[in-house]
Amino acid sequence: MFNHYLKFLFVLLMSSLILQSCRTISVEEIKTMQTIIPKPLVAEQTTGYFEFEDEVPILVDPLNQENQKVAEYLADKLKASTGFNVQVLSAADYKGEKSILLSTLDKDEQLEREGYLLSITNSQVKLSANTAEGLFRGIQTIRQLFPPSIENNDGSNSDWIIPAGVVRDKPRYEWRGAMLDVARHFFSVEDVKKYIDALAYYKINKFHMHLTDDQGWRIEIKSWPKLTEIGGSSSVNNENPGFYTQEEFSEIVKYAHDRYIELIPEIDMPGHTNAALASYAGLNCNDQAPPLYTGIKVGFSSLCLDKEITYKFVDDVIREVSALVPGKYFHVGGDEAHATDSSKYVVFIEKVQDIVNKYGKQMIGWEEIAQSKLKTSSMAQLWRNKLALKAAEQGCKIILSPSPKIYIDMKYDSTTTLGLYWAGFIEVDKAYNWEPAEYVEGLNPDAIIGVEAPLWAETIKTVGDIEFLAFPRIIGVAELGWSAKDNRNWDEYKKRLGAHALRLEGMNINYYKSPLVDWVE
Ligand code: TNX
Repeated sequence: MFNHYLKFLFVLLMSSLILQSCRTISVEEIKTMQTIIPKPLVAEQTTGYFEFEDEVPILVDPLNQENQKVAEYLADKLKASTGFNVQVLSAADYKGEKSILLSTLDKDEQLEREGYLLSITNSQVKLSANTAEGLFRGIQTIRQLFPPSIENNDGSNSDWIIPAGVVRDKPRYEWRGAMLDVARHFFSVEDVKKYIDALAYYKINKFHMHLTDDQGWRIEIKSWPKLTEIGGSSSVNNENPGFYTQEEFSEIVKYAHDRYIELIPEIDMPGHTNAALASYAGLNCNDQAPPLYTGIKVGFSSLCLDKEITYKFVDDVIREVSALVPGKYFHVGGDEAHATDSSKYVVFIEKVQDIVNKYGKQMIGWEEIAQSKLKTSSMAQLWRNKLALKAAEQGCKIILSPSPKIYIDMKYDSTTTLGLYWAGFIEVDKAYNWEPAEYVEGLNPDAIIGVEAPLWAETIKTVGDIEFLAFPRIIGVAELGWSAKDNRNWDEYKKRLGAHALRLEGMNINYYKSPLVDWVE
């Protein structure tokens, strides 16, 4: 009897061992090749899969500093979620069978700066690109090819497999941006970093920070300290004021830079300046500092354009802020200057353009700046449609941020509590379903540098609020900017986006569960 029992146990043990080693994963089970966002130029799944295991290294070829940093970024992600030991090694030093290889050795001109080629077999994931930046974009695809639990960072168990196949990819537009208004409400360095991380996952490459407005001045200017002492002390309803020291701001710049995201600082002028005017009486034509402003009206404030001190102020601010960003651009706002004499406005913007250039940057402004004589290096950001053509006629590039489509501070529908609605309700399909090259009648598509989704902060106070309005609409904007026109289709996208539910949850992102999207539970 006892013998029988032992025999039974033995058979049970053996069969479970055999079952485990014969575990087959069918191609149908691994759908991640079909759910990459932004949709790649080409993604072909073949048979088989690559299984990532403990001690599988990330190889780098050549192992220079920049490539190594990108590899470490991937290694950190994989270590956190798998709990494996993941080493970054020079490809030349490794003779083992299995690896993830990141290489910038094989140049392929067609892939340009940000493109990449990913080939996955049972024994190797090979990611090639012309630059470390291309590798970084490709790594986001690798992350999305793993099961969603890769984003959990809680050691949750999974088969760390990615489907075999080939992905060949590059962006449609060089500008795929997100703007965050930190002036109406202030957001901490940590909150901003969390947003930047999520943007990087969807291959966004520009982060525009709207740093000053009527309600608050958020960046320390050492030569004008009262801007933050006084102007940084207010916000909408005085709910969460604050400002970044230059060191804190530099930390954000670096964080973005490490993710191949260029930070564009915006100092809004000559309107949207109440916080500055309240800080220094001398910037007002009547030498009287107005009170701080905590409402949400626009268009009532203006720097005094007749005073020399105003140009000293503008020069100092542009000089100090320019020195903090490695990027090429400086955004001067220029919108809704309803309290500024229009002929003076035109001259002011031209002077500001010279100052921006003097400090080595190219000027960007909201579309209103097109009334001035612009240099071809300057760019206008379309938000209402009217003036963009005028900037393009002057040879300037245009950033598309049409308010009825991608103002992600608009409510989704009448039941959304956060958000404004002056540009209409914007459901997830509306933000996705439009074609940048056809949006402005008469605008030469070659003048379009890309798309950017502004997130104004009149109604949002926490990082959860940022996420609720941004996600999932910003994901659609990322795809508008990256993916080829023929690769975009709402009916297919709403399923692909739905498959990202677990990823967004893994990243702890408070996204809006739009009823229009086929969310995977
Ligand atoms: C318009 S768009 C503004 C902002 C507001 C936003 C609210 C633009 C250039 N100016 O000052 O915050 O609407 O949606």
